[in-house]
Amino acid sequence: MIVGAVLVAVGAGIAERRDRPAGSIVFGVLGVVAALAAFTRSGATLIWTVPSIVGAVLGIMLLRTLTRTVGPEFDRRRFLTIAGLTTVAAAGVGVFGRFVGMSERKVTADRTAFTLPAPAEPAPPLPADVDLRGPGLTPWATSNDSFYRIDTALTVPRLARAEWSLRIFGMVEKELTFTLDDLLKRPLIERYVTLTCVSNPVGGSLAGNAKWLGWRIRDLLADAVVKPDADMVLSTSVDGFTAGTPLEALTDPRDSMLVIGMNGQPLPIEHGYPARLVVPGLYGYVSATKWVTSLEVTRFDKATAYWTDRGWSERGPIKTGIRIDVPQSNNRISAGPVTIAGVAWAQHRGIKAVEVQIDGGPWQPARLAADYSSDTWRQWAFDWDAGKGPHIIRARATDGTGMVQTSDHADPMPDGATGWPEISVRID
Ligand SMILES: Nc1nc2c(c(=O)[nH]1)N[C@H]1C(S)=C(S)[C@@H](COP(=O)(O)O)O[C@H]1N2
Ligand SMILES: [Mo]
Repeated sequence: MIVGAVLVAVGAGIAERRDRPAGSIVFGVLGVVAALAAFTRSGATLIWTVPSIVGAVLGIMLLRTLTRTVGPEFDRRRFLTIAGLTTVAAAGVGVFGRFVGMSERKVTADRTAFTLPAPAEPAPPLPADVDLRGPGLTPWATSNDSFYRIDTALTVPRLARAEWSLRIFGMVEKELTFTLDDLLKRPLIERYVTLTCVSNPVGGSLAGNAKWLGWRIRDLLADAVVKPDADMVLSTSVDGFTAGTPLEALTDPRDSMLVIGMNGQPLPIEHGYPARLVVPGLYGYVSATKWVTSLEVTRFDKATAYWTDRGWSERGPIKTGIRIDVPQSNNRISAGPVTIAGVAWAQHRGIKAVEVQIDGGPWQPARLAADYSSDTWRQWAFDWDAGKGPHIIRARATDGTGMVQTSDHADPMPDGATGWPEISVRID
């Protein structure tokens, strides 16, 4: 964005000198576009347009003045004076930015001061060999710092606990609003769930497995008493993001959660502090709303959501996925025993088998790490006696229903990628 802005400014400067007021018009148009962009964001007021308008007006004034000082009779003092004043103004903007940043520090402190209650139902204990711990292999549990992130907003919302509440409305008998204090009186559950992004390409890294602490959404919906003809819940974030989740996925026996804790910590701000949704088995774009503030019980034929409005599929069940973590294509590997390993997932169906294929040969079964639950990914490894030369390695998984992953290539758009991941390695 900075590079783009500099290039546009250079272009506008050249245009203004050649063909006044062409450069000023560029700034004016950009100001209007930026003001409209700010104003159409969720929760925006007219004040949100002020920085764009002030920026455009100052930009035009500066452009006009500076293009006059650089000319046949270049006035060095004048140019420097203006440049100096601009620097002072920029510093002023910086101070204003710090002032705005205070809400950031306030929410960081609010999060640090939040002591999570202990779960009434802790996550089942991990079997010893759930993690094969091979070098280069994705750890079974993903730390908060290395968890992938997907955001539609450029800056993440800053919401303190006291400012947060969850409203349940729409096709319900009783409209409800919960504050965090209301919710903290209810027993919490803790579950490991592997989250996956629909945009993850075959072999990609947009998946992570964390321990989530929160409440079952089905209990909250039961309090509101859902009307019988509803089939979707439209969740909304303070940042305007929305997701349409099949009502069934929120009320069936799977533990769909309103989450406040991630791996024993309050949700990191980037992952939805103070509260988000986590739904086992569905891609994040139809279920995992961060900074969630309302649940509207509705119908698929009545409401649409952020990504479905942009051409992605209305339903987003997670497709069986597998990744080869090691060896990496750029590793130098010597002939002899080599471990091929990775992770596979088919949330809510589970992983029953993984097979590996070398150079188009027969598919051979891989070893599987201990299974934790059908909602979490599973590590796998294959012991290979590697011969010298170039090799192509493929992997495929079979889900808990016995379905072998299809070899058909599909792009992530509109409902998730398919195909077998493939790596090429050279053995020396
Ligand atoms: N408010 C909000 N919630 C959101 C998103 C978003 O852009 N904004 N992205 C969704 C998508 S596409 C995914 S895959 C998950 C990712 O969650 P994470 O960023 O915590 O990994 O969040 C979902 N929830
Ligand atoms: Mo996503």
